Amino acid sequence: MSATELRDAILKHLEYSQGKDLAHASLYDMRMALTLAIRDKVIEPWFRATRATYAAQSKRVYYLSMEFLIGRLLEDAIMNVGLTESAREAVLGLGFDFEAVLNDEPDAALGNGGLGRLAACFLDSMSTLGCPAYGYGIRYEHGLFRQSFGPDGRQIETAEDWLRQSHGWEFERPEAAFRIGFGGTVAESGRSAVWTPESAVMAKAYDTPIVGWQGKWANTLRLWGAEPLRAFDLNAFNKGDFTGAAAPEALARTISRVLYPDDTTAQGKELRLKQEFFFTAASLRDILRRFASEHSDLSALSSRVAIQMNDTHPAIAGPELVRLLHDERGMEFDKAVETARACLGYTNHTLMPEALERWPETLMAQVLPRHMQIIERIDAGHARQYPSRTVSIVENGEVKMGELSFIMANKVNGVSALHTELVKDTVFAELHALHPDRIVNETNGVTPRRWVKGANPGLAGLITETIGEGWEDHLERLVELEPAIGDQGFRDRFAAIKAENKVALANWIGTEMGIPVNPDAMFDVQIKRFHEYKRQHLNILETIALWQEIRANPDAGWAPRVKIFGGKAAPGYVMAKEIIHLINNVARIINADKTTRELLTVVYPPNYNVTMAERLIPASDLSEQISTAGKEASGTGNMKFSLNGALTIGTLDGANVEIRDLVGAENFFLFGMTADEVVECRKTPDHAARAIAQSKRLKAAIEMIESGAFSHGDKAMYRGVTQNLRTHDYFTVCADFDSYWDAQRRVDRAWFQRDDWTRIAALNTARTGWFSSDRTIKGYMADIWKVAPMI
Ligand code: BZD
Repeated sequence: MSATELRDAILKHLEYSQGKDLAHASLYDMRMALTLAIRDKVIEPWFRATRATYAAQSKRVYYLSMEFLIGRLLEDAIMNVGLTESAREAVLGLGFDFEAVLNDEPDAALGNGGLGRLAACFLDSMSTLGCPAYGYGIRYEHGLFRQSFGPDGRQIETAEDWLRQSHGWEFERPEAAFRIGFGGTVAESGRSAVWTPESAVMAKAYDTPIVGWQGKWANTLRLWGAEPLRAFDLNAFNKGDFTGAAAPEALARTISRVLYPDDTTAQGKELRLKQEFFFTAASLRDILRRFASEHSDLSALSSRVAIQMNDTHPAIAGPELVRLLHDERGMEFDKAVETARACLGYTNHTLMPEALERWPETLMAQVLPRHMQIIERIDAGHARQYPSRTVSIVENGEVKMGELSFIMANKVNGVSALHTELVKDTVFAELHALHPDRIVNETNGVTPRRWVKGANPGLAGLITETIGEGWEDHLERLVELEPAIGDQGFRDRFAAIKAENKVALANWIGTEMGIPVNPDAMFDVQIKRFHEYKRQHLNILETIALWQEIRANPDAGWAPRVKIFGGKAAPGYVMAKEIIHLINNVARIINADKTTRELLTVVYPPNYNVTMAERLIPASDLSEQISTAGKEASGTGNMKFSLNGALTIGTLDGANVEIRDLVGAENFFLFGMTADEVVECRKTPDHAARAIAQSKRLKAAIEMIESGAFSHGDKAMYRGVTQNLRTHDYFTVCADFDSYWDAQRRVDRAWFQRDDWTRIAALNTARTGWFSSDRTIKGYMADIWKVAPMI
């Protein structure tokens, strides 16, 4: 499509879809018209893919995820259909700034962090690879909250409103709607049971086409919105029960209203369970409907259907599928369990006990009475089959969704090599012994279309010039860059691209935050959700110590640094919010110190999201991956940084291990205890006190916080953080501090060998092509889903 043709298509949509002529078109009108013109281009591969899948009666993949952190779609879609240049020219020709039009799109934050972003990268890769697939999730009215900082530096959460303007990508499907019930009673009926829910809502489908690289294939992201059942309303109303009549409407409205940022309250819990059942049940009904339109023999279900549960959030899929097969379609119970298991896969994303979902049995029985019975029957069946087992799904009055998912899945996967081994050895040790072939590893990946080509066009251009076209969907080809890294000319270009990205970021920080940053300084970046295990407080403690040392010894050859933080804390996570507050106040004090101004700046732009990540990552020199070993399942930001030529300072945790193996130990700033050593360390009750006593820098940094230096003299302000460090320090910040400090000084020394730094940065890019999510999805397709690509 030429720029002129696209221009005509945009004008047509301006006129007929937006009802505007060019002279009166707003930025929003232009963005919508461009979106619709591009969407038109996506329809053709979308239909083609659907027809080809039907024609081949291919097995389909159903990726069930509570979260899809897709961010903006327009730029990505334009790139995938190969219209970037035409679109730029057409929009410019119509008198609009192309970047401004792209920036007008809301960032769809229908996820919290890595888990949701992984689902979005997987959608991209499944479409790129021609894997017939549907993403199923919830169309939250409000995605992850918007973060701002109060004048005192505390996090403030406000509702995010991505649907305020009409959503240009989606198609509403009123015909694809299912009634989803809750509560009520179960009556025995012969060998099965009849569940009569007490209340119900409608799940209505909204479809977004997801086009793959070069527009060869497109899949569907189907998100469910909750709506009230009108007929039910009227009945209650006519009986004079007005409150009762309003109840389903209220329930319906709350179910798809907000994405859960945490689940710390009991009331919140019930809603979350309902959300989980709501989207899982609607998706399963849709899957069975589609299957029934092509096949009649339900025992063949697993040859046509692969359902992936993204964490335990859709774990109710096991019992619900059994219920649909047994209660509603008459399949014998054990066969229904076998059939369901043959369809289901489960991805584990965490080992942390507090993050493993458990539901009170009473709550489960109240919200999903029939499912509770089925879960008990599955549990009993498993116990009969494995009499030696001691774990069970229902224990101490709780339903353990991890165990349920494991038992109901034919494959269980971890998300990095280390994590998968820990899954085998810890959370699921006993189940693994009973089912030794069930756990497999699928190391995470990221889409190179968005995270290299889209986010870093300069680097993408250099890659294409050096190794030719076609690396975008064969990222392993980045190794072909390696010979060029020996050339001074290549290294200079590589360095110049990084420098340009840094100038752009410095300008943005200047405009957005009013903080001048030196683009020649090292950009040292930690962006991720705030959590104690991710240890942003280790980073800020080192920052305080560094500031003190620079003040004491200004001429000791410090590498000038800009420390950049980004990320949100769950609104109920008090400690994480205190760390955010501390970082903002440390930034305030350090940035005001004229004596260290040239050497150290701390910036923390609010409301970190996918779009901000696209801006920060290509401009980063140093990637902070400093979690307590054994706690970060994989990480995916770590991969994005490496691909974009940042060096990593990190622990042996998650996929850091694999990054280090690939880029070479000599090109990675390793520090800290191993996962085993952390476990050992915790056995010494006063490990933190000992570490503080041994480290004068750590001691001084903690004391400085306690002196009120960052809290207008208020000595108690950060007691939550400092007391925890001094006493409990479960995440071993203190024990790892000196090792981290030393690694940072190695970073300083490396920074002064600038050409060598650039060489290592380029090696990071050249050697991390393996982290393409295409490789990950190929793994899932071969090992778990048993689906062949259609292109
Ligand atoms: O999943 C993350 C892990 O912490 C990362 O290590 C890993 O790389 C990614 C992808 O595998 N987990 C999450 O992001 N988890 C959540 O966001 C979440 C959301 C709701 C409830 C519980 C966890």
